[in-house]
Amino acid sequence: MLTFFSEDSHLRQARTELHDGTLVTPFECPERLDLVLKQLRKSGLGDIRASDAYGLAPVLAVHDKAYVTFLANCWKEWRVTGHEGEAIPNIWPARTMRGDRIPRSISGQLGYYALAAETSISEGTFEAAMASKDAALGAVDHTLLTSEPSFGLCRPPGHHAAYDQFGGYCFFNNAAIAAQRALDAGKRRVAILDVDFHHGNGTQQIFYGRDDVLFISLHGDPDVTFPYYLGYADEKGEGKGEGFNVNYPLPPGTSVATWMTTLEHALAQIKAAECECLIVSLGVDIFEGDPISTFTFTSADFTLLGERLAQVGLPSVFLMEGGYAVDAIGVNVVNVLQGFEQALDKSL
Ligand code: Q9C
Ligand code: ZN
Repeated sequence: MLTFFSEDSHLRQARTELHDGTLVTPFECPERLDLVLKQLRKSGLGDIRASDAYGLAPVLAVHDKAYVTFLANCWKEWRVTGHEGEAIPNIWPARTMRGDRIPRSISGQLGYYALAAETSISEGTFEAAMASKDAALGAVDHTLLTSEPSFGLCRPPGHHAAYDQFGGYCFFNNAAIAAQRALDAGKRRVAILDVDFHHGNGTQQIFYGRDDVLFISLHGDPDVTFPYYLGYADEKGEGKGEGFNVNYPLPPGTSVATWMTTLEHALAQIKAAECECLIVSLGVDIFEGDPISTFTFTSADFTLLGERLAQVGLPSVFLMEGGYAVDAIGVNVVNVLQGFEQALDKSL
């Protein structure tokens, strides 16, 4: 299986994350990339290719133009207006205020375009977000061309990024960008299966009114877990999108057996919807050792997950999302991909 990746994904080197009331070094750090790359090389899974630069057109197919312009200019504007630290919002157009007005001030814009405060914007953030979606596009293009599976080593991750909002460590929604690319290339319906510990609120929001993308997510129950305000089981899509959004919120400590049984329901729905391509939002923060999550996957369980996904039998694209147990991230990601490959080989 080929991996697509851009070195510029290293350019996000944020120093601050608001966590438990203090500023800490972000969980979503550049070392994550290096450890996945190291394990990919060690595993002999396949070549690692530098992805092409696709520009902004595929981003603007799913994101708001003014939002993208904000991301492109934010860091510079923040600095020239005299701010010391990284760009972090501290006020939002909350329920009792106006949401129809985008302020001129960068502080006002930050709150308008942010959905959470843990994610700072810093030097290189926009460039890394561009590199990340290029990895996703390289991967999906390869799979569209060859029907072979591929891996987009995306960093920063994408599934929390909505049409015009960043947060949860995400800026561009790589899975949504890749899904739209597959549709534009002629696929009639694409499944996005989100296995990250956190609900993929951004992906859900982007496709909520559409029937050409089936979005299915297994995640920690938002009643007790980030992102709190989306990801409940009664969110099923709207208009012609009704029935094409499926959420499986699961309690803290959910066993692998329960998780895998839930996956069976998700895979049956992907089959029933006659999807022509599978995009996996691959967060490995369902790992038992993850510092900000509460699921219980062992490294060996990730192999079983990969094997099961191969049995779906669709052209498949894996895109990196979360995973913060840095020491184990390489093994956990590669186990999914190797499990997938091995099961494909067996089925031939
Ligand atoms: N400070 C992804 O996995 N806050 N994003 C959690 C820890 C945000 C996770 C609390 C978690 C975002 C892509
Ligand atoms: Zn996550």
